[in-house]
Formats: sequence, structure tokens, C-alpha cells
Amino acid sequence: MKKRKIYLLGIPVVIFVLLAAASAVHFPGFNNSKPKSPDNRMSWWRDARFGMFIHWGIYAVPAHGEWYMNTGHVPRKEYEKYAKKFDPVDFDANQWVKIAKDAGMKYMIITSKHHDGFVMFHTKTTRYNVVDDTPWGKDPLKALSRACRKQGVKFGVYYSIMDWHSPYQMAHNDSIPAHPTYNPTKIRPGKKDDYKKYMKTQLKELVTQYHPAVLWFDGEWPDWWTYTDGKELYQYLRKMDPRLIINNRIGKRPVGMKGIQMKDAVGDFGTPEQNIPPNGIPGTDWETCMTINNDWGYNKDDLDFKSDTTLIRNLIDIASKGGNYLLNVGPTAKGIIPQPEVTRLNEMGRWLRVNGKAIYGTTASPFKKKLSWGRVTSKPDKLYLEVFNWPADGKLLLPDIKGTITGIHLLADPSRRGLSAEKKGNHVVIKLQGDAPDNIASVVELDIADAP
Ligand code: JFZ
Repeated sequence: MKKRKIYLLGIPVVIFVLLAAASAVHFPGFNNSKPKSPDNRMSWWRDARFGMFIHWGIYAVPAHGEWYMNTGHVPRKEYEKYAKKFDPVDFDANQWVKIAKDAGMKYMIITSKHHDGFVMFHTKTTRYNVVDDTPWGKDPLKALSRACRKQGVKFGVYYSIMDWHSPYQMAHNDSIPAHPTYNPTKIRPGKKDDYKKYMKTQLKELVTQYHPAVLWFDGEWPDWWTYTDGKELYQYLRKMDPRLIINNRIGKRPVGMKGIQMKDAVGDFGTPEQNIPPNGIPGTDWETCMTINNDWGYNKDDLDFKSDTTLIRNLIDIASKGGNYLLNVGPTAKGIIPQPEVTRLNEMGRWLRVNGKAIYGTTASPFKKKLSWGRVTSKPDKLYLEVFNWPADGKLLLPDIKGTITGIHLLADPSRRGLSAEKKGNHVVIKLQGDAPDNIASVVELDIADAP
């Protein structure tokens, strides 16, 4: 009560809490001990923490998700007709990038070719592409890569190795020609090198035409694609652009291969899908990709959107485990990012504008133990406490930390009013004041001196 009065008088209070400097508790659980120098190829990606995934293709025309060619057992000739109906007159690259930027997303990954094989950029390798085979006749990757550069958002592309339309691959089962199942494809005998050449040419086009910062591979699971193929393709691409960041789905996991171990896995980062690994992936860069409803590509019947709370807390949870969040949107065949998705992204942006310091450029929580009230992220001289459940008694319990807390305040408090803390046994008790400034997550920033 007394303290509150002092604060109301506006006296700047910073309480220094000296913690037992002798106790040699270090920060276990940091899973990202790699160098943080700016010339490290992964630095921008590690700092970014939040990106936009975009699944967009001619599957937006039937609007049953990006797997429709397979799940709807649509013959190639039938599926090709969707290209002739793809006319996204409302597409606005600057608008899409602005939506990502306003959401606090630092990078964007868009499908350049999904499993259906339709090419979403101008290629010389096939006429089955967005410029040559649609009434629209424009190249969205050209427009988006430019808009990204202009607005300071990193640009990347998704690329599927499996291709349901390729003359070099066969449907898994087309015993009933009117009702094929493509996944997983088989390679046409003797045609693997032709397909590899087709892929390499398209990937070279992507790299030279749009200068992507990230190549995000997928569809590597058919039997005919091997660990060695992935390794070789990775080297080919890194030679073309040494700064490229490439995900692990370019290659097979080297499980059980003679003389090859997990550490030889291909790619720069792991890609858990639709889930957050409970303890992160120690020693590895990783990124959880996730849908905002239950589909990647636009599905007109899927209105099961995640709540603002879930999405914001997912981002925090992922950051507290040292990963990135790649959150997907599925634009319509008219070129519109569905409004329920934009609304949610706006809310994430609103939270990040206040609390972004607790996400960008941070590393995982130093604490192994789960904390009942929320999550923790860190920087060399800071700890951020993201409070999901604001304690009724105002007492926030933190495991002991090594170093000295030299300041405590809420990121939502523009006056940066200092809070107090005290050491109790092997805990630190932070004394919060009043109600939670944010019902989704309120962030307490701790300044730490002499951290090991
Ligand atoms: C894929 C695609 O099939 C899907 O359409 C979407 O593009 C998504 C991002 O990636 O599917 C996968 C890939 C990997 C796993 C599951 C689905 N996985 O590792 O569990």
C-alpha cells in the first residue's frame, strides 16, 4: 500500500535486488549457443522469430485445400482446367507484404510450386505456369519479392520435390484413370535425371530472378528421392548463393544409414509441422509451421480459425523454446487473404508492437522447469517473463537466476515504473502491481547485470 502511494506520487523508483552472486547457477536450456555475429548466415533468421507462410496456387479455384488434386482424385487433364480459371484480379503484392509487416512478421515464404506441379512464377521449363497458362498472366513472385525488398521483409519460397503433374513422375495408383491417387509418386523408369534437371533449372530461375533468402523444400518423402539427392541439391544451391538458408525437408533424415549420423542431416533448420516440440530442438535451429485454421491452401469450408490468444501464446511458447513461428495464410483465387486471417494477424501485430522486445532477437528460456504462469525468453542482459496467468496475489515466482537484477518493469507500461523483487529460498519473487495490462500475455522485463 505504502509503495503504491510512492509510485502514484511519480517518484522514479528502480529497486536493485542483489542476488547471491556466489551461487553458480548458469543458464541451462539455452539451445542456441551458435555465434551471433551479423555475418553469420543464420543471424537474421534467428532474430526474426516470426514469418508468414503463404500457400497459393490454382487449388484456390476449387477451394478445397492444396491437396485437392490427390484427395479429390482429379485426373491431370481435369485439374489443368483450374489454371484457366485462375484470375486473381484483387491480388496486391504491397498489400500482402503490409499485412505481414503489420503483424510483426519479418519474413515471408510463398509456394512457388506445390505438389500439384503448377508453377507460380514465370519459368522457361514448362508452359504450366501462372504467367503462360492463366488469364491473369502475371508473376506474383516477382511482385512479392519486390514488395518485400521495398518494405524490408525477407522473401523466401516453398518448393515441392514431389510433382503430381510432371511427365517424369507417375501417380501412385492410376488403375482407375478417372480416379488417380498421386501421393506418393513413383519416378518414371529412367527419368529421374530428367526430373532433377527440371528442378534444378527452376530453382536456378528462382534464385536468379527473385533472390530468395530462404528455400523451403517439401514433398521429399517419395522413395525415389534419397538422402544423397538432397545433399547434392543442397550443395548445388549453396554454391549458387552461399547465403541461402535451406530447410531440412530438402533431404531425408539419415536414419540408419551406414556411416551417416543425425548430425549429417541435410539443411539449416528443422521444420516441426502443426506442433511445438515440448523442449525445443536443442542444438538445432528450428521453425514450427502452422495453419491459422486447419488448411494450408484456401478451403472455403474451413472456418475453424485459431483464437488470437492461441496464436499469440504459440508465438511466445515457440520463442521461449528457441524456435521460429511460420504462420500460414491461404489466399483466395481472387487474390485476397481471408479477412478472419487478417484480423488475427492484426491482433498479433498489436501485441508485438508493445511486447516485441520479448520476442525478436531473443533466445530460449534459461529455465528447464515449466512455469505455471507463463513463459520466459532471454537476451544476454535481459529476461522477459511472458505472463499468461496473472497471479491473484501479485506474486510472480521465478527460479533463482545467476546475475543481478538491476531493473524490473512491464513492457506495457510507458512510464517504465520500477517493480520490486526479493529472493526467497531458491526463488525470486517479483511483486506485480494491479491488474494484468494484457489478458493474453503481459511481459515483465528484467535487466540483468553480471550474467554468466
Ligand atoms: C506438407 C504438405 O504436404 C502440405 O500441403 C503443406 O505444404 C505443409 C507445409 O507441408 O505436408 C507435410 C510435410 C511434413 C509432415 C507432414 C505434412 N511431417 O513431417 O509430419
